[in-house]
Amino acid sequence: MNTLNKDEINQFHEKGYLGPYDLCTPEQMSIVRERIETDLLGTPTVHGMAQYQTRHLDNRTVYDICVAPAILDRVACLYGPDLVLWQSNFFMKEPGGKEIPWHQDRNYWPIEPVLNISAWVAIDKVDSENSCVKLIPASHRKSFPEIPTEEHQAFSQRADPEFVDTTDMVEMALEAGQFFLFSERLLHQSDVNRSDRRRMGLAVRLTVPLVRCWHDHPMVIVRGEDRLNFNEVTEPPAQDTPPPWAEN
Ligand SMILES: O=C(O)CCC(=O)C(=O)O
Repeated sequence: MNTLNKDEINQFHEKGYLGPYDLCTPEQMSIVRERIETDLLGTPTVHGMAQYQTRHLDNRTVYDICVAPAILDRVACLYGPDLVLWQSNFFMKEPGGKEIPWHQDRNYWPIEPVLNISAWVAIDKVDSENSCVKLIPASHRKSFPEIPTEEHQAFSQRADPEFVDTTDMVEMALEAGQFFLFSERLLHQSDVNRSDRRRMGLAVRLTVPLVRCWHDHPMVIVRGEDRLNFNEVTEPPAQDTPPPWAEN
């Protein structure tokens, strides 16, 4: 079990994030990356950045990342034994790929109440050159006004820069196979990919059964049980090959 200790639980409540942690080794992630490249990345990206949504419902490799014990054990320490996987998003930036502006995810999601822990998993190694995610500790305890943005295809809104204080900003540089956890209210951002390396991450979105999701796809109960039945649920895709970390 990857349990969180008291200090880690306090950090999540006070600062809104935790990590980095290891989901698997870089060598194990390179096996998984190859499966993702073969199965998912058939089409060229537009504007240097593409998002692949909800692939945990049709691709077992993606599902296995989402439910890795390293993630679920820790999220269960914060949200309890019943966990729901309601969304997953690949964030892919080719060299030159655009900035993602400062934002709080809670402003964009069709869920009520807006309660979510994201695990951002590094499929490629990420650092400040190839656009690792940056975050502002404790920003999850405030609500930031948003302004419209025209220059970001993926985001029509952004937190008003006038209110964003980056003094304590943390850069989440990760080895391939590492991840961090963050609250739906934490301010986060990523720069232009200034390197000649692609940067691919998978954001895994987890909540609890009491949250109602108005998405056009069903949820998956990934731990425990759903005693409320507010949402349509489905089974995960069948597994052919266990993930490399199954042997850990
Ligand atoms: O990967 C990025 O650059 C942004 C990630 C993000 O906005 C998210 O996971 O909510």
